[in-house]
Amino acid sequence: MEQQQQEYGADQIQILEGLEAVRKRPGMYIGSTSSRGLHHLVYEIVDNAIDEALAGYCTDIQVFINKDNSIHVIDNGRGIPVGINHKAGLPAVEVVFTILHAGGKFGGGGYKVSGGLHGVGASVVNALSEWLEVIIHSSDGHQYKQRYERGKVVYPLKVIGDTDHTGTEVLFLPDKEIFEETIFDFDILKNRLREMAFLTKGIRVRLTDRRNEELKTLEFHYEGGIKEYVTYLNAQKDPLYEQIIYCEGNKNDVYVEVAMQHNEGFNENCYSFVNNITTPEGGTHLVGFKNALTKTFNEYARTKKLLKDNEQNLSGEDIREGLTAIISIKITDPQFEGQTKQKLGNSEARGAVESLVTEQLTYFLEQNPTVAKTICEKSILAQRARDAARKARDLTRRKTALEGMSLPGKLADCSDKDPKNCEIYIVEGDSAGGSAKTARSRATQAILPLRGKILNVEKSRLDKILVNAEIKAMITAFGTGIHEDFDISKLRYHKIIIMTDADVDGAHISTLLLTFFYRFMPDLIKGGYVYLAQPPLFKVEKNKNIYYAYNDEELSRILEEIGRDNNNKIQRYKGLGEMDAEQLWETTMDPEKRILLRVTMDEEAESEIDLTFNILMGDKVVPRREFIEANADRVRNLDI
Ligand code: TTJ
Repeated sequence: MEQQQQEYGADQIQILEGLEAVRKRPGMYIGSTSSRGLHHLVYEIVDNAIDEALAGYCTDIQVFINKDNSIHVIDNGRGIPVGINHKAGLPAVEVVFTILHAGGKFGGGGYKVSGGLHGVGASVVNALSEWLEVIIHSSDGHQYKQRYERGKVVYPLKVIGDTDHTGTEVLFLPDKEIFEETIFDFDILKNRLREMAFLTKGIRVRLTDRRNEELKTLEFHYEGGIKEYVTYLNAQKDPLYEQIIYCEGNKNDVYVEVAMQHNEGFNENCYSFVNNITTPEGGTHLVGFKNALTKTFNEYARTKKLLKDNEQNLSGEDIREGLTAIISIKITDPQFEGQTKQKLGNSEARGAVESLVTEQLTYFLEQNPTVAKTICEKSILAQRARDAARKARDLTRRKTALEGMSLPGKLADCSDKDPKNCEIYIVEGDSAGGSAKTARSRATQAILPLRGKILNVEKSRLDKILVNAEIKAMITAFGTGIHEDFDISKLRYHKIIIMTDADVDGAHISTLLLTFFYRFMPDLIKGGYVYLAQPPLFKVEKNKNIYYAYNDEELSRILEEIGRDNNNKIQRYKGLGEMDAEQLWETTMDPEKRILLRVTMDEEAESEIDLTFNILMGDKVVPRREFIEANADRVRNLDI
């Protein structure tokens, strides 16, 4: 380093004002200061290392969660430049960490993102950290270091030793003054880092949790990239054929990569990405992909006479039944649209994906006639089922139009008609349903008891699902309709509360119900209308006083307080049926006292949600048991 002296002139003051703005309105830069924003800090830093990998200079990225919940990211790239940036008059690395960038990587080329919450840059992470340190292993053989506190330089960049390799290390501790949550969740980081590794073939990403006695380390490395992603997503399902269909190439400055494989199931799982960022609301790239798929398969089916002249074209949905696909594009200047900026708007992406996929998929089908025929046959079956379902639905529509809406017989409805005030309890079993009907507050609480097992919608086609009595009862009670008919404004209750036994079977029933909501009425979950009731696990009685405990810790605490002796009687509730109406009201239904968990979903992690449902609902019994046991808490923790 030639220049160690720093001048704190006008430029420096501007820098501080820039980062001060980030601290004043963190939400504008990272979306939120909740757990989600906290984890975004890590992605933001790792993104920089991924960029270096995309440029061809980095093969390894390590992420450590330290004991104090600070994060340490290490890469083996070229190292952020330490030389003076002449425009700023500061070392380039200091510019990276202290000047707020409007997107566009400093001094770097490649595909850097400017939209959404991503690509806001390392300076934002710096501004929102109690402290941050960067260490550079420079190609000049020296190790450089600089430290910042709440965005402010603590000392100028300095040489701290020698090095025999190149790379960048960043350590930071998120600021407790800014974030509501400062404890990192291993699973959240794990899922996102795994996704990053799938999307960047060849990269090796390691995650280590140092917070517990025993180190926890995972490594993600996929030479096959998104092809392996599709294999991973289909692992709990039965693939319809062996190959992963793969298209790749450049078209008009858009780099396109698509991998797909059908499974025997009925759900569509297409996930799209732009510059490694998930686009849960799709956009032009996804539209291009779907157009190509529909066009290519119809053309193939016609030419090969799999569809006769008098038969209707296959719809896109028919062709995508049971399809798992990853669409990943890289583009220089992505425009994100929609309320949450999760939808790609660039029109050139549509044409690029559409023409590239059409070209390469047509070739694939010609080369693999057996696979092509298998897919066409599945699509034709889907078409027939969809026709049958439509007819059944039209029939019920006509019926309800004639007879007016008739609510299910088992439903004990509430008297208040303002949905905002109303709740519906979906109750497992008739006996618990009976107690709930007695216990409820009639004005605002409706009860719908469900008999026996709920249909597993993962395993059935639409025509089967729509004739299932329990499902029909829920649809009519909610009033919203499903699928394309779904209309949230018709929802009759603003709280839909699942109330099941607090055991493994109850958890299973809850999951079946959640699966149904997730597949057919996802806006119920996204809108935050779905809740899980929390019945107590224990009743403790002492000298006519009754205490309820909702978990083991609470039980110990209660026993501690009232004194452990022979005068207290502990009852472990095995099911809702063991409570009388009064107890059920007091512990689980009284709005003043009950605990409700609101079910939410992280749209950015949708592929993991799908996988979770598949593990829970699949035939492959062993993983399911493991999952329910391992996540017995988490099923309940689908909360805010
Ligand atoms: C820029 O162009 C010259 C060679 O180095 C390029 C660069 O910036 N490389 C780079 C940055 N590698 N790794 C980073 C990086 C890594 C982490 C973990 C965090 C940040 C902010 C940057």
